[in-house]
Parts: sequence; C-alpha cells; structure tokens
Amino acid sequence: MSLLGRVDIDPEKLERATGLYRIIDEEGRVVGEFPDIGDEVLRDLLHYMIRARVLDEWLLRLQRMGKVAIHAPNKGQEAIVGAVYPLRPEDWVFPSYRDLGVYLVRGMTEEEILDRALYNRDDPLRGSDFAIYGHRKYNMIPTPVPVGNQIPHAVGAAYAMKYRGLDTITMVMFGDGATSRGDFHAGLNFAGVFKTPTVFVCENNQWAISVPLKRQTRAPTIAFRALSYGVDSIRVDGNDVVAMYKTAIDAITQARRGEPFFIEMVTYRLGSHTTADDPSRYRSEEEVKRMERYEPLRRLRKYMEEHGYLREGEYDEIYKMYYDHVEKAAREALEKPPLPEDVFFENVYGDKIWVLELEKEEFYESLGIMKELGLEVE
Ligand SMILES: Cc1ncc(C[n+]2csc(CCOP(=O)(O)OP(=O)(O)O)c2C)c(N)n1
Ligand SMILES: [Mg+2]
Repeated sequence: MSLLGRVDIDPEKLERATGLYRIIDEEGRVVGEFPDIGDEVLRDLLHYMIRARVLDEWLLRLQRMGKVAIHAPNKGQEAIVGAVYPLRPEDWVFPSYRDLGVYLVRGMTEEEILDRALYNRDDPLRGSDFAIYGHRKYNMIPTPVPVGNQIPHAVGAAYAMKYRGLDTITMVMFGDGATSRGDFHAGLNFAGVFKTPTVFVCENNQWAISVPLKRQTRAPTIAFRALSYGVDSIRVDGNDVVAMYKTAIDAITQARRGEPFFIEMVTYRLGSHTTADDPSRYRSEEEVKRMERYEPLRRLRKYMEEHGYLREGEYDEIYKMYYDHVEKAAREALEKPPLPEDVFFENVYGDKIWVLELEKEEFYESLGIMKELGLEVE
C-alpha cells in the first residue's frame, strides 16, 4: 500500500457490520440457511432460555418481597445463551449484569445464583456489590459496577493468554451504553492492533437506562464502530438464538486463531433497567407492546412446535418444572443464615492491613452504639 494511496474496505465486512443476520424470524419462520445443529443443541438452548426467564421472574418476585436488594430484569435478552453455549469451560467469560442465561450456561446453578442474590452464608462472591454475579469455579469474572470496565479486562486477559501460548479465549458482554465509555474504545483498539483472542458481544437493547441508542452514537451501527477499529464484526438479530449460536461458533473459531471478533446483538429490554427504575418516564407502553412480538422465547417455541421438536403442552410442562425447582431453591436459600456482618472487610486485600483493621473496629463500635440506641440492625 502506498502511503498516500486510497484504502479500500472489504465490502463483505461492511455488509456484515450493517446488515442483520437472522435465521428464524419473529413468527418462527426460517428465513436464513438453517445450520446443522442437531435436536439436542436446540433443546438445550430452549431449556437455558426458559431457565433464565423463570429465574428472572423469581428474582423480581424476591425483590418485591424485600428479600433481594435490586435486580436487573433480563426479559427479552435470553438469546444471549446462544453466544456462550459453544465456549469451552477453560475459556473465560466477562459477563454483564443482565446475563442470567450466561451464568447458567457456564454451569452456575439456580441455587448458587440465589445464594448470591440473597447474600446468604453460601454467597460465592462473599457479599460484594449487589446485582453482580460471577464465579471462579466457572471461569466467570464478576461484572464491575462502572459500565464497560470489563471490556479492557477481557482484552488484557486475552492478551495474556496469547502471550502464554494458550488456546483459550475471552468473551465479554456489555450494553449499547457502554460503547460511549473510553474503555470500549481502548479495548477495541488494543484488540485490533494486538490481535487478542477476544469475542465481544454488545447486547444492544436500545436503551441505557433512559438514554436511547440514537443519543449514544451517530455511527450507522455499533458493529460498524467495531469494524473501524479493524475488528471483524457482525450485526445479528439478537432475539434469534439460532443466529446467535451460529455466529458465536464462527466468532469463537476466529478468536481461537488469534483474531478478535465483535458481535452486535440487536435486541430489546422488555423490563425496567433495574427494579429501581420506572421506564414509563422515558418510553411509551406502545413501544414495549410492539417489541414483545419479537422476543426470543416466543419465536423459538413457535419454530420448535411447528417443526415437531415440542409436542402440545410440552413448553408449559418444562416451564413449570423449572418454576417449581426455583421456588424450592428460593425457599431453601432464604432459610440459610446470612453472611457474617463484617464480611466486606474480607476480600478487599489479600493480606490484613492496619487501615482495614481500624475500620473494622470502628464498624463494631458503631454497631454497638446503634444497638444501645435501640436501632435494629439487620
Ligand atoms: C461509569 C458509569 N456511569 C454510569 C453508571 C450508572 N449506570 C449503570 S447501568 C447504566 C446504563 C448502561 O446501559 P447499557 O450499557 O446499554 O447496558 P444495559 O443496562 O442496557 O444492559 C448506567 C448509566 C455506571 N454504573 N457506571
Ligand atoms: Mg442498553
């Protein structure tokens, strides 16, 4: 390439970054080339999505009962399970906070998720920030609270894997709002230049709390922004779990060869941002009603019923089975004693340091004063 010459962009890459890849449409009709994925995978994807939906409903219920501090509803985004499903257990996942399906596919159980949500004795993250999940046992990093911080973490970890000659990769999930953070740009640029084995999954659910996508960027698509960093990208119908699964297989294969890949998962958040949010303040009920038709479980169910993978009534039976399971798990998790009250001093530093010891003393002193004053501490 001459220094002053023009630069061409591969038109196929541009097409992928601005088109919309889909296989099953909102009515369950096949509109793309259906991959040879086998009955078992299809059923697994369905089960994971139902489990995520049921758990989401239970966490909302437990929050309304005053048992869970805060919950970020997942409804509408369950097809994310397709992205994680083809990963190997040795790969590392950097999930977002709206990713119950991701935690389940990685192997975290409903019981473990409930222990976390209720901060009971068995909470795997020992009382760290709320609405955040992760688990060392499943190579899953807890989501940082500052939006998008996990992006450079995932890129750095992937670079370390490459440096050590491992064939593992990292996958990172984040929202459309995170693409306005510097971390997105630093992460994408580093991944592009240093060819880190990373799969980026941007869950574009159209909203960042009350801020719509058009206020995040004037770029035509988020996948287009990734391409501008030299990272191959694709814009996918993120409510089509089969399209997500097929895309992830290709993306993971490419990342394992040492080239990053970016998936823009085009979806819609049907619920509130968190249980502390009232979406009627910033978006119309008509919009939500209109988008319900596109949600991922409805279309997979339709496809599977029409193609003989599910007999009549079977979907409801599967749903009930998981509903009962989570109800029992929730009752048991609520019975467990809480974490010890000084648990948040445990995981700040590896070693004991005097400042923390001092703070701990002061903490107990304040607890004593509160008790003396008759102020109940839960
Ligand atoms: C740096 C930073 N700014 C603001 C917040 C408050 N906040 C939490 S989630 C969120 C919106 C994120 O939107 P998006 O990235 O689209 O993810 P979504 O919640 O839609 O899945 C904001 C602004 C934060 N946690 N961190
Ligand atoms: Mg969003």
